[in-house]
Amino acid sequence: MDHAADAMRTDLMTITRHVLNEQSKFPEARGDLTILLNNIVLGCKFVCSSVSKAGLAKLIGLAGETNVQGEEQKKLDVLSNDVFINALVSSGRTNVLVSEENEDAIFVEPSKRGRYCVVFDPLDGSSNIDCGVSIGTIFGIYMLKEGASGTVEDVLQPGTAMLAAGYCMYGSSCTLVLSTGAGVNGFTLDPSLGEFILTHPDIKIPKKGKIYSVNEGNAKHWDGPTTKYVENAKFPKDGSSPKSLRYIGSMVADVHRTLLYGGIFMYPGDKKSPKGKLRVLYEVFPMSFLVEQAGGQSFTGKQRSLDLVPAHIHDRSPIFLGSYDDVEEIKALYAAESA
Ligand code: FDP
Repeated sequence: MDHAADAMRTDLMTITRHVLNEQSKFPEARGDLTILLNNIVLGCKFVCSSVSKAGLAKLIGLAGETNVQGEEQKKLDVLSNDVFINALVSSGRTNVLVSEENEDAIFVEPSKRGRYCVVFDPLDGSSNIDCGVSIGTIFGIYMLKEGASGTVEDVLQPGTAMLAAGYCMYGSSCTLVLSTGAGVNGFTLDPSLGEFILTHPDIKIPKKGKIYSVNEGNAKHWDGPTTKYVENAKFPKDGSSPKSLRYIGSMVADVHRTLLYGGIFMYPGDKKSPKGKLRVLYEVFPMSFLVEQAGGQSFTGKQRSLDLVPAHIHDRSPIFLGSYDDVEEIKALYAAESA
């Protein structure tokens, strides 16, 4: 980033301006999605600020712990969940919410209800909080179907029914990546302005990458296609160079790198956990939506990830996502196995 040029820039594309521009392409739009997204952005700013102060403010620790002043402290993921629920409900545009932190779906009270359902993981990668590694918020947005009253069935929809999805990564900078179904854009929080500025317009994932990303500690339990894929990545038979392994263990950070640099991110099913680890509604779907919008693919080992229909709000699924050609390769290995 050219900071000198940045300081001179006077025409800033903020996320609000960007979303309003998108909205103006649909004359019938009432601005509800714009208001909802604004509230999500507010939640992200709040969590970003809490994450960056976590060490200082002693926010880290067990929920319900007290700090040196004897005050009750909330664990960061509990705090982030509260922040997002409040931001979403107060938008007046939501109806059913699903959070990774809540066992049951949340039904917004009638006076605050709107037409949107939001599925989210307020602080994904939480095992990384204590060591300062990038973590993030992931979200996906559905619209209630015509005549729907707002039940759990309204969120048990395939990923193809999602209207918008995104994530915010709390790392060395705070980056929000968003798609409303017309490409993917990345915004970086300018702390001095308190605004997300468009820094990564129209993100396109490279068609083929040089990186694979997986928890190799689980290799003992992998199925044939995953094992073969990783073997080929390390010892390519076509004379090409071996791929690099990068695994942060924080989905938002691993997917962000995959979007920008290309390659494949995998959390396969294995003999111990046939459905893998990652949750369909608020991890697999939003990330698959973004990757497809950026020109990549996402596959479960059996089908296109976005075609899944979850039976329960916290269902899990294996996932292989990333560069188009790299996902083609794993698809071919699964096809060969079932042939
Ligand atoms: P975490 O357990 O730290 O919350 O689904 C949560 C997640 O992190 C993802 O962010 C990450 O990709 C994955 O789990 C890491 O799982 P492993 O530790 O099993 O590799």
